[in-house]
Amino acid sequence: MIDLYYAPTANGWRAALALEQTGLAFRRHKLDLAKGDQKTPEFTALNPLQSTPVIRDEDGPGGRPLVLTQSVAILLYAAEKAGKLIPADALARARTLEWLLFAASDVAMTSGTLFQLTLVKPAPGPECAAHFERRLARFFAACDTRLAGRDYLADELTVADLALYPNAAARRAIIDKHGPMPHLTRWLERMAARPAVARAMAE
Ligand SMILES: N[C@@H](CCC(=O)N[C@@H](CS)C(=O)NCC(=O)O)C(=O)O
Repeated sequence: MIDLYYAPTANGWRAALALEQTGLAFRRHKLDLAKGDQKTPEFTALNPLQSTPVIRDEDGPGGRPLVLTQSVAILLYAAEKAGKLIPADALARARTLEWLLFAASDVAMTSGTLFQLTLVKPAPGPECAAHFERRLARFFAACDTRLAGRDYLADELTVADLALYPNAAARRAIIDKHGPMPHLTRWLERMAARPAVARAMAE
């Protein structure tokens, strides 16, 4: 059994998506970041960085317990443990990793920076946030182009789609404003219709 400690944010949902979509048995423990649940001594012992998500797998590698942080490390761990979501074919695997890292670095970082600049520490003028919004829209446009004529980023459902989905779903307003991005929009709908995705994003 895997314990997932998460908050309802893109990073937390990425880990929940990984566990739901791979079908591994897990329990959710939802943290309230505004209340400071991530700063308790119990949680700090799990992750000294005091950030979510974290998993604890009592049946980790070698049969020993494993505590793991970083949403993408959790996504890859779950995929490898279940033997799903990472294609065996070398070309498909290379494309999967390419789009996984695009989602986890370019998209997630730009979306996170925009969150900080608009909600946490608003920048003095509007230019800074507008710059990151345009940058994020450009990244989503690249996803839209990639999804023309294919259902998923690497053709079949992979870790790359699960990495991108929480940020893209949370930024639907930016996608619509800078669109049309019909292929990305249809992919969002296709992902949302998957029962595992709906379960992961429900709380
Ligand atoms: N790179 C990390 C980022 C983790 C992170 O920043 N988590 C945020 C929620 S999205 C958090 O728990 N922050 C705690 C806080 O704000 O005190 C990952 O992908 O897991």
